[in-house]
Amino acid sequence: MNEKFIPLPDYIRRSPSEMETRAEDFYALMKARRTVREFQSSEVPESVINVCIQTAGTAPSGANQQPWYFAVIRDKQVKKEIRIAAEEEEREFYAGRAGDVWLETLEPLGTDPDKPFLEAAPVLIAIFEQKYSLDDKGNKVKNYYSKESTGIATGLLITALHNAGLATLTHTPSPMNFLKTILKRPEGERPFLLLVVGFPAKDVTVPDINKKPLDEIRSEH
Ligand code: IYR
Repeated sequence: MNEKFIPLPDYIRRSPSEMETRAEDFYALMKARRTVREFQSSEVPESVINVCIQTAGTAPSGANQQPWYFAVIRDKQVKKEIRIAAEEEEREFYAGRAGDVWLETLEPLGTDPDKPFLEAAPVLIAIFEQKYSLDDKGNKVKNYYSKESTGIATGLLITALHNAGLATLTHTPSPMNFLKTILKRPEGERPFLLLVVGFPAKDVTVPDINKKPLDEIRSEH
């Protein structure tokens, strides 16, 4: 083993009651996260987005390969290009590619092929999964568990943005290869998700839906 090991930095052992309070507080914070589909045009400070991306970058990853990449889009023209390309795919999705069962499942969310938020929101973050990287000689280096790792990093990003007071929309136009072309990302990367970020529009409404109760999502053994 040639990796250097250091003592675990900054770990805080908390008392049971402190753990209880912190867990409850964090649950209350996260329970208040809702996906919104309409945004104000107000700008979001670049430094906030950057710190949230750094937070995402703290995620655990297979062999610590950190197989993720975050392209932050603020430019109006680029946002417009993304909207046009996404709506083209979405029109086909809603016109039949999704199939009746999928479209019925989506019904309560009230989604459709029009994606004005892709231009209206101040920030889009296109998240890429790096399936493999290239070494100095141009040889492919496989990244292990890149999908799982990028999923975890994306969860942290959504959490960090919510904690900072920003709303997000996880948008998954399918297929989204256009993101690779527009954002000029290298081979080996796969578009993972498009995160729309900003402040919720005034008087925005959200679907009246609930999360599953604890006894449906856990068991004890
Ligand atoms: N990508 C489409 C459809 C869509 C799919 C799922 I699963 C959702 O939870 C919401 C939408 C769209 O963005 O409209």
